[in-house]
Amino acid sequence: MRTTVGIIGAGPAGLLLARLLRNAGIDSVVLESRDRAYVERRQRAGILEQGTADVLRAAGAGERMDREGLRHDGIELRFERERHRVDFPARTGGSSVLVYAQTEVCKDLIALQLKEGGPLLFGAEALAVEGALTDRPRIRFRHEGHEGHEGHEGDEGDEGHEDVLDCDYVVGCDGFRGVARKAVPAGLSHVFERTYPFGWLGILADVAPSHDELVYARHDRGFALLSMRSPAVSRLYLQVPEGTEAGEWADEEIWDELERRFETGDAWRLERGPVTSKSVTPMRSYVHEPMRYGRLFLAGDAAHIVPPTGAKGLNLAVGDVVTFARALTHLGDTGSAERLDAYSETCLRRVWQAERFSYDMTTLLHRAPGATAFDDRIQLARLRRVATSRAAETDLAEGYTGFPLE
Ligand code: FAS
Ligand code: PHB
Repeated sequence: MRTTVGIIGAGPAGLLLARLLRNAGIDSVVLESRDRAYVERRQRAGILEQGTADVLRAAGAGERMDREGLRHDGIELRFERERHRVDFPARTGGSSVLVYAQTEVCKDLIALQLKEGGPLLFGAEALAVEGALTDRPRIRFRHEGHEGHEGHEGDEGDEGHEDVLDCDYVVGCDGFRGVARKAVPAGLSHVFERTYPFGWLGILADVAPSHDELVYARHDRGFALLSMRSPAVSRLYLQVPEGTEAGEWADEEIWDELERRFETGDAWRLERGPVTSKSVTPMRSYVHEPMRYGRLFLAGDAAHIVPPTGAKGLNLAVGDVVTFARALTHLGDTGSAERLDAYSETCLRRVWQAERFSYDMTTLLHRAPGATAFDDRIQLARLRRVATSRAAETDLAEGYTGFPLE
């Protein structure tokens, strides 16, 4: 097989890149190791920045998003039983965010790709990227199923067959545990990482959200987040010690702990309902520099990870693939590779702003094990600063609604 752009991974980064390239008249092939059902059901991000929604709309993938997405003009910070609303439009000159889950974005993009796009191969696991420094890089992969098949897993014992995809460019959109990053020689890789002594236990529940906007709560017992998927489905998170298994928490224990951490001085109540999914997300900040090696480009979680506190992960991935698609289009239009050559630096300027914001928001709201009385007072002073200072509230509102694409 051969194509102009070989894309590894059919998460939001890979799927959106394939769509952007198709709209620019550039052919690509997407290789996804898992099946369609896995990609469409994987519970992950929930918030789209306005810039992300604009990109999806312009790419022709915004119809259901505009119909079902929930526009939010603010979030509530909760601490010491107080409630403080951060007003996005007032502090950012009109920006807001859209509540529309990553699962839905992927469903929309998969449907478009299968209907109008190039090959999207599920059950196709990339084994290695070869020849990144040549003008003919290639992806060695093992393929069990067929193009766009409906979530078919290989037959029992079917190891699939090995194949090679010859490309002009390879974009690794294969997430934190993918193979693309491994093609960059260790001597040229610079990794910047921070792990946290806690993670998030996340649940989906069939109950109307108890607040019309997201609630971020800082409590002596730990952080809690109230989010949502629709007017009838709540998404909630609880800070838990690192290494926690989802099964360690019974549903009622989760609701009891959420209730404690969301406590307020008024009559607000947390409504409960049947828990339909439960999982634990580890917490990490991670950046791999550079995001390019010859004809291999890294995008999304394959290059960087942020703690989900600031809802940046998916939105950063979108920025990377828009930058790549524009740079390749520029090469085709003008013959100049200047934007491709600037890809890594361009993306990293925005990545590090999001890393700083996500780190700030995570340390603002989570009480780390071993936090001292001094740490607690500093944290509460930071929160009170956001609640009372227009400048501090603006910094949070600008970070949350998204950093502009260059
Ligand atoms: P993804 O990891 O989404 O996609 C990579 C794809 O590549 C996967 O489908 C994988 O199967 C495939 N792949 C991997 N190796 C391969 C190989 N060798 N060959 C072929 N395919 C391969 N972000 C937020 O903004 N808010 C959140 O609440 C949030 N919650 C999260 C919860 C969890 C558990 C995790 C892990 C992340 C969360 N994130 C959140 C971040 C998340 O949304 C990512 O930023 C987003 O999925 C990034 O998209 P991609 O870069 O496409 O990577
Ligand atoms: C979500 O709805 O999954 C979500 C929302 C905001 C975050 C993280 C996750 O900061």
